[in-house]
Amino acid sequence: MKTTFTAALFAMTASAALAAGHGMAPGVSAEDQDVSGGTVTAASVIAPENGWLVVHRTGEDMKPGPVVGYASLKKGENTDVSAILQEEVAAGDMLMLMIHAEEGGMATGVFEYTLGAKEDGPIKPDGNLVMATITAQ
Ligand SMILES: [Cu+2]
Repeated sequence: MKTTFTAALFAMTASAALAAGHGMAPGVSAEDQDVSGGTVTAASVIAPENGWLVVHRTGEDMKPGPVVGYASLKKGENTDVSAILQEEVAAGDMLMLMIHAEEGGMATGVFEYTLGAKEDGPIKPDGNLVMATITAQ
């Protein structure tokens, strides 16, 4: 037990040091949650640039579907990022919280993305979307 604990602690410390020393890796951290209050919240989002946290519907296929909310992100670490849901999301529905950029489009600071558009599109730092999928409780 002691060895396991020490190893876990070391891993945590190492990743924290890596994050501090080399610029934090983009990521979204969010848990399954009750969204009956009309919002969805990501506990933490690390954004490489100012942009948007976009809430897509998704399903078992894990493909991003229609956008049902968004919130602005600042470059760096954002905590407790909440987006107001634009339509009702029922318990059991799956949502994908994805980092989008503030690039392209006509205006800065205005969310211009619609599904499949280039304006304010998703970031893909290593060719992959940066997102977390949750299930509404
Ligand atoms: Cu997206």
